[in-house]
Amino acid sequence: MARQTSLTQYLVEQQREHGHIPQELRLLIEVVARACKRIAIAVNKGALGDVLGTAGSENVQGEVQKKLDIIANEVLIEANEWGGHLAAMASEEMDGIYVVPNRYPQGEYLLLFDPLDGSSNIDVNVSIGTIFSVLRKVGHSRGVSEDDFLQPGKQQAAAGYCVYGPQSMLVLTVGDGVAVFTLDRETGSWVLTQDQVKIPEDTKEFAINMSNMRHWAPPVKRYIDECLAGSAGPRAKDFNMRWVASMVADVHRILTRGGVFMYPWDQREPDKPGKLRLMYEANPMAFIVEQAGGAATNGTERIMSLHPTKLHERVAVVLGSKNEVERFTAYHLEAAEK
Ligand code: P6P
Repeated sequence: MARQTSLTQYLVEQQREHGHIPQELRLLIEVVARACKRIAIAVNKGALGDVLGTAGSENVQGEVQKKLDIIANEVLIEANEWGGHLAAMASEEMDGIYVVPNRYPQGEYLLLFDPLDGSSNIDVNVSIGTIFSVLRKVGHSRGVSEDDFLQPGKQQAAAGYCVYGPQSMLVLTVGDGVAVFTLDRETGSWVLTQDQVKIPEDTKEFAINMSNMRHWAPPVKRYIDECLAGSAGPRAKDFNMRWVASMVADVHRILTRGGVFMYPWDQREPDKPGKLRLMYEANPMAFIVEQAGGAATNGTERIMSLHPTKLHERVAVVLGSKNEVERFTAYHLEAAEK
């Protein structure tokens, strides 16, 4: 049987060779990976496990919570609170931060997550996922507040996601490239199946919710119109379109074969910069995409350079194949100069 590299072996060897992964960070990543395994098992039960449907509550975003949203959130909190590697956690499903209880030791890391992204797809059996981001707590006082989380994405110590699809796959970066692990359900191990993933700089595939077209700003419409014009148009090539409505699934496809993902600002709610959340969706995905040679902006600025002012703030997102993100961003900057 071919020799397999487990997540633990990968992390130990990364630390030995590159020193990117202190003991506490390795423990954190392994605990999150174990929690994702438990979420994968719950997701896979479907109707057999009384995990489908809504929980009869709303989250801080005013979105109806699915039962699995709450289950996934609880799994991540319970798995991470006792280890001594974290000071606090933040989640899409919780209004405020969750400070590690005094009965446990506090660590230097902050964990942020969207416990189950794309949950509108749960009941129709389409891929969903968990997204996580790791920051370091600045300063050494015991206290921790929401302000400790408000750091730009370039400060992330690690980021990853788990996609619960035909395979359950864990995608991880600690700032030294992107590694992909596939869950071996027979042994329960995360097995390294791809390392140093690279996103092609060019693509013929874009991902956007086309039903919002009439609400888009002109640069978005220009970019998409040119893609739709195909080989007869200014791009001189035909494009394909995909939209899973599950960011983790769309990003994983782009990581695997290239593409460009867009959730831009639109006129439906002009006061909102975008739909996606900066701290636990855009930042971790931007870290992964950049580490794989791609790019990620909000249309005008690098996502990972943005300075957050609120824990649940939203942001416009374009990410993926570098040359397409640069073109999309150039169209926005040109429009801003007019
Ligand atoms: P729409 C899921 O709710 C999510 O936050 C992302 O995972 C996904 O890319 C987007 O929203 C889908 O939004 O408006 O197309 O349903």
